[in-house]
Amino acid sequence: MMTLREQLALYFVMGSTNCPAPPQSILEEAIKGGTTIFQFREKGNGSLKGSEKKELAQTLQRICKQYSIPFIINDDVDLAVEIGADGVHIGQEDEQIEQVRQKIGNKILGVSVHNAEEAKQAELLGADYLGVGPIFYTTTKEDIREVSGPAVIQMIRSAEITLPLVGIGGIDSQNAHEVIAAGADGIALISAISLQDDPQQSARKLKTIVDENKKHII
Ligand code: FQP
Ligand code: MG
Repeated sequence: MMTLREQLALYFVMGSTNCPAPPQSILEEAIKGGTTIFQFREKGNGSLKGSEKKELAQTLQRICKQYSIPFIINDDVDLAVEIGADGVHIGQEDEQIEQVRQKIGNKILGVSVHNAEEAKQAELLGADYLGVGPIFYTTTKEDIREVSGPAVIQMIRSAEITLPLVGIGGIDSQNAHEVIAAGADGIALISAISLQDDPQQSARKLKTIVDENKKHII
């Protein structure tokens, strides 16, 4: 049985608007390449709503089940409960952590944080893991905060926060090693897999970088 910390090594996040090919095939390729956890993030211009969103969620959930990796839903706590997802991811502008915990019981709860104070608070309120960012500049998400660099991860670790944690925002094969070296358990990304010509090969390269750089810490 893998621990959540181990499962967070390569966290692929996407929705239909991030995919130049069918999302099902991109997800399957990403998993074959070494993706260890997946987040369905269906939002923004042109995103699916209602029953179409639910159907895509269930299609991607089945693929995750088939390959035994956790299936997490971004923002939409009610959908996560309805279809029995493995967890949800919420940010500082989403539903309150306590309220989400009430709704999801012991499912995985991930929370976005931008500094040590938010991280401490999320840990206190029972988050299972943290998503820290934006680490680097990204164009995938429009409403981003100030880019923090990998140093924010070191700051959170220095504040004695030991929760499993991933970096997110502008991470690719060029800079991924810096995120792990700063103390993250894994990397979360969208375009570095979904927009590449060969998502499987891209995922494989990223997973190797995580594994190689984790050996040097702890
Ligand atoms: N970290 C992670 C991950 N996933 C996310 N979706 C975010 C951070 C960002 O609410 P939020 O969450 O700030 O924005 P949005 O809902 O637009 O994604 F879990 F992958 F680390
Ligand atoms: Mg959110």
